Amino acid sequence: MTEAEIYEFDLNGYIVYRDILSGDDVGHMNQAIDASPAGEEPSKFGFSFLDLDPCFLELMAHPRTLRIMRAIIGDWLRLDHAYGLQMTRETMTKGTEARPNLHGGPRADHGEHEYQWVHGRMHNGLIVVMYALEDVNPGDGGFICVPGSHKANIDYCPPVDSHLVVNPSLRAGDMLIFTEALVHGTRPWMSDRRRRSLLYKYSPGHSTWADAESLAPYRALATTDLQRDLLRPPCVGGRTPLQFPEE
Ligand SMILES: O=C(O)CCC(=O)C(=O)O
Repeated sequence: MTEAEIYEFDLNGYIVYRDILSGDDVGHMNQAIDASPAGEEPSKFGFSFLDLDPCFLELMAHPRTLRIMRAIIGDWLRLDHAYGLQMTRETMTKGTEARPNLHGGPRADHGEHEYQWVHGRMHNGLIVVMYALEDVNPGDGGFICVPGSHKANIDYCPPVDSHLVVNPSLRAGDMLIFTEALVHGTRPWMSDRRRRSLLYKYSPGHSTWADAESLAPYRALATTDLQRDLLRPPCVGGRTPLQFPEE
């Protein structure tokens, strides 16, 4: 990460990187999801996707993303869990989407959602890398957050329609990274087009937020040592270092 990017992430608790996925990548991923149960059931808010196509484990180990995760989490990190989110305006009326909400915040979830600077570098808990597979235009809804709230000193969650809440715009192929220590959540989807996002959540290598065993089925599908290493359960002693790829 550049100094400017670290400044932005520290200031806001989230940062957007543009054009991380090519149009071909986005098309391929959408096709794989369209052909899966999630494609047949667009009213389903959350869906699993890691085993739908080899491209999804490749994306978990994307060299640029891992370089950024290394700056945010450190040399010792792992995939914690991953899921997709999709929303349409129609499904909102059927009540199958997430209710408008804000959650997270500093030291939330038993202190796991941490954001702290020690010895000149940041220390983070669970970090979310969200890839947009469809555009999110101003006012569409979907992901929302309260910029800077990962450093808030008051235990307060504003209402979803507060002026403090932002709804970042994205183009398909963009990547939005945020710390779970940020107050964040979901607003109803207002666009005629669908929302579709992939969320890869990375943890420091010593910790886990999800049940670490939930990754076991994907280890068998890994095609590289790096993919296998990222899917390891948490530990500290006896570990072999993660071999970060060249970009
Ligand atoms: O993207 C969204 O709509 C919400 C994501 C979220 O709440 C989370 O990752 O914890």
